[in-house]
This record gives sequence, structure tokens and C-alpha cells, in this order.
Amino acid sequence: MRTDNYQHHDYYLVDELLSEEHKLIRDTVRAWVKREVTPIIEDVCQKATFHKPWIKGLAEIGAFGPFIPEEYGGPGLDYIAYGIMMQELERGDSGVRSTASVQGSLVMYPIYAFGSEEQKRKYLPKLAKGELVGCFGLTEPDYGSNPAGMITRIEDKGDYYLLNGAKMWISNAPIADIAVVWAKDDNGEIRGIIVERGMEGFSTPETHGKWSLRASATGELVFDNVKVPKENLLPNIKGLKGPLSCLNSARYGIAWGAIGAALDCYDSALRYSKERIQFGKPIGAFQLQQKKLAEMITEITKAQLLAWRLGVLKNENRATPAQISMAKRNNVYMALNIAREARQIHGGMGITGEFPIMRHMMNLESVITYEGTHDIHLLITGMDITGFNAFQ
Ligand code: TGC
Ligand code: FAD
Repeated sequence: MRTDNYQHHDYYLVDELLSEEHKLIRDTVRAWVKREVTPIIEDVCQKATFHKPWIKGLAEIGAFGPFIPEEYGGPGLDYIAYGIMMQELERGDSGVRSTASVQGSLVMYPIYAFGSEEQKRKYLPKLAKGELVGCFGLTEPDYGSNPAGMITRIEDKGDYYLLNGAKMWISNAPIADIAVVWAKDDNGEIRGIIVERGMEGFSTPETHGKWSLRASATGELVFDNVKVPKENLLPNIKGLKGPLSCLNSARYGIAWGAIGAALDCYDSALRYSKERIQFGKPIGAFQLQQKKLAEMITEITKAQLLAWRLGVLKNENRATPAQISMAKRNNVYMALNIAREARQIHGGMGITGEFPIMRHMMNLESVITYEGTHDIHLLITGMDITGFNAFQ
């Protein structure tokens, strides 16, 4: 069991930009992570098993759909509160944050934004309480960065839709009770549909052998002539902008979450640099180690300000998808670089589970790929500033 000695780092007094409620939320989530995640996370990752009790705990701290209004069972918080929660969860582990961000941004958000009143009442309160777990199926074996090409289909059979196809790399799939699935209809238009576990022909085989996000359950969604009731179609959205809108919310959360992973690596490296003696001095007294640490806190501070400003814009409904892409890309890359530098500061110890570094580093290798790869987000920025589409 690892002890969590994490201390607060706020070099630019960014806390002064937060409300008392934001700070209270941060302290609550941090305390939960210190109590429920850190002591067992290394073991959970070594075994690569999903720790089910976290579902109830995440629900209790309000981490499932924090922005969902109270009338549908959510806490109705703002987007900065959501970001802070994701930051604190990812300080614990990216896989724990993934579980929460999929449930909130990729399952609750589309049902809230595009669902019928009946769908909202049926699913949202149970998802908020963790009584149901959801997953989001967009990526297919042959269509990752280019989801517009998807081949999963729903056919209108009069009384029901017939769903055929497969999704791959789906977080929460093996433990999910419901899946929000994106598929093309008879007109070739992308639609969202809610598939429930137990429907005949629907299976969720687990993806094994990951070296990354080992605390998160990943799997496939396989649809073999699944009859889905008509009332499960999300009525209020058509086209790729449906799933991409959900990604805006999740990518925003990741922009904050990555800061948590970076802070945990920095915190550990700073402490180690003061304790580890070589050549008769703490290694933190050597200029080369100071350069690494000084650059880490500089990059973290820049990322904190980017995330906070994006949160303000998101609260005002002014954050553009391209601004979200910039923050997701920058902050994840920042965190991955910090993990790599922190690993070096820890020397050989950095590869062991006694420190959180290697685990964060391996997790971040997924985070830099999912929700749009590092390259895709650069191309989104490129297109936004030049007006030229360099995707195809
Ligand atoms: P394009 O022609 O540009 O756009 C199609 C329609 O969508 C609109 N749009 C957006 N709407 C809302 N938010 C966004 N971010 C949007 N981006 C585009 C666009 O205006 C258009 O609308 P309309 O009305 O004209 O139809 O689409 P494209 O096919 O050229 O693709 C653009 C591209 C490459 C940027 C997009 O496909 C993309 O982002 N690809 C990356 C795929 C991706 O991020 N997949 C993520 C899967 S989910 C996941 O990874 C979960 S991990 C969760 C975890 O564990 O935490
Ligand atoms: P590809 O699209 O094949 O890309 C391979 C490489 O080519 C990348 O470097 C990419 O940047 C580059 N590339 C692609 N197109 C271009 C281009 N036009 N120009 C330049 N370079 C390009 N998906 C879901 O739907 N739901 C989930 O819950 C989910 N969870 C995930 C969990 C994990 C652990 C992982 C690893 C992935 C998850 N994904 C999920 C899938 C994820 O979103 C995709 O892996 C990601 O979008 C990239 O797709 P791909 O893996 O098919 O890579």
C-alpha cells in the first residue's frame, strides 16, 4: 500500500481565481483519492482488474455528470468545478478519471443534450448515482481518427431498429449496463442510440494486455442483429456533430485531468530531489535537476491558467471546439513530458510501483491518443487559424 504524501502546489496563486465552493470540491475529491485510490492503485494496476467499489464512491462525491442539473439527479455544478474534479481524480490515476469522464461527458451529456424527456428521466438519475454504468461507442476497428467513415448500421424495421457492427477501444465497456452507440441509419446519417446490456446479440468482450490505463476496463462492443426499441434512439441529434459535441465536454475534462497527473509527478520528483543524496548532496541541489523541476512547475502553471480560462469560456458557453483542442493537446503533452522527466529524477526507483511516475506515464500514452490524437488536435488548430483542412 502506498502512502499519499501529496501536497498542494499553487505557484501562481491560481486558487484566488476559484470560488470557496470550487476549493471545497477540490478538497473533497482529493481526500477521497487519498483515502480510496492511492492506497490500492498500484495493486489494481498490477492486476489490471476494475475496482468496482470506486463506482459508488465516485457517485457519492458527485463525479458522475457534475454539470447535469439537479432535476435529472446531477449536482448542477459549473464547468470549473467539473474540471477540478477531473484534475483531482487524474492525480490519483487517469483510469479513474476516465471512468468518471466517460460516464459524465460521453453518456450523461448526450442523453441530457439530445435525449427525450423519458430517456433523461429513465437514465440520468441512475447514472448519477452509479446505479447504472455507461460507455460510449464511436471508434471502430477501421475508423478511429476518422469516425465519419463508420460502418455500424441501424436499419429501421418498423417496430424496432436492427443494429449491426462493432466498436473498439471502448472505456467502461466490460462493466457497462448501457452504451451510447453511434451508427449510420438507412439514409447514411449518424444517429445515437442507447443499447442495454442483456439485449440479444449484444456483447462486450474485454481488451486484455494493455500496458496503459490498467485501472480502467476497456473492451469492444459487438452488435449482431441487435433489436433495439425505437424509443432508445436519441431523437434530437443527427450527424457527426452529435458525438463530436460530447467529445468537447470530455476533452475539456482531460485538459484539467492531465494537470493532476503532472502535479502528482512533480510533487513526487520534488520530494525525492530533496531526500535523495548523491555525491554528498541532495540531487535537488544540482543545477541539472533544478532545471527539470523549474521547467515542470512553469509548464504546470501555464497549463493551469489555460484550463482555468477555458473553464470561464465554457461556463459562458463561448469555448470553441478548437480552443478545447488546444488545451487538451497542450496539457496532455505537458503532463507526459513531466512524467518522463520525473522518471529520470527518480533514477531507477522511478520505474517501480513505489512511486506513481511510471504508471502516470503509461496512462498518459493513452490519454494523448484517445479523445482525438495529438496530431488530430494540431490539425484542428491548424484548420482554425488558416481555414485550410489538412485532414484529407
Ligand atoms: P467535419 O466535417 O469537420 O465535421 C462534421 C460536423 O461536425 C461538426 N463538428 C463539431 N461539432 C461539435 N464539436 C466539435 N468538436 C466538432 N467538430 C466538428 C462540424 O461543424 C460539422 O457539422 P455540420 O453541421 O456541418 O454537419 O468532420 P470530419 O469528418 O472532417 O472530422 C473532423 C475531425 C477529424 C476533427 C473529427 O472527426 C475528430 O475529432 N476525430 C477524432 C476522433 C476522436 O476524437 N475520437 C474519440 C473517440 S471517444 C474516446 O476516445 C473516448 S476516451 C474516453 C476516456 O476513457 O476518457
Ligand atoms: P488512427 O486513427 O489509426 O491513427 C494512427 C496514427 O495516424 C495517429 O498517430 C494519428 O494521429 C495519425 N493520423 C490519423 N489521421 C491522420 C491525418 N489525417 N493526418 C495526420 N495523421 C493522422 N473510443 C471510443 O469511441 N470510446 C471510448 O470510450 C474510447 N476509449 C479508449 C480507451 C483507450 C485506452 C484507448 C487507447 C482508446 C480509446 N478510444 C475510445 C479510441 C480512441 O479515441 C482512438 O484510439 C483514437 O481516436 C485514435 O484512433 P486509432 O487508434 O484508430 O488511430
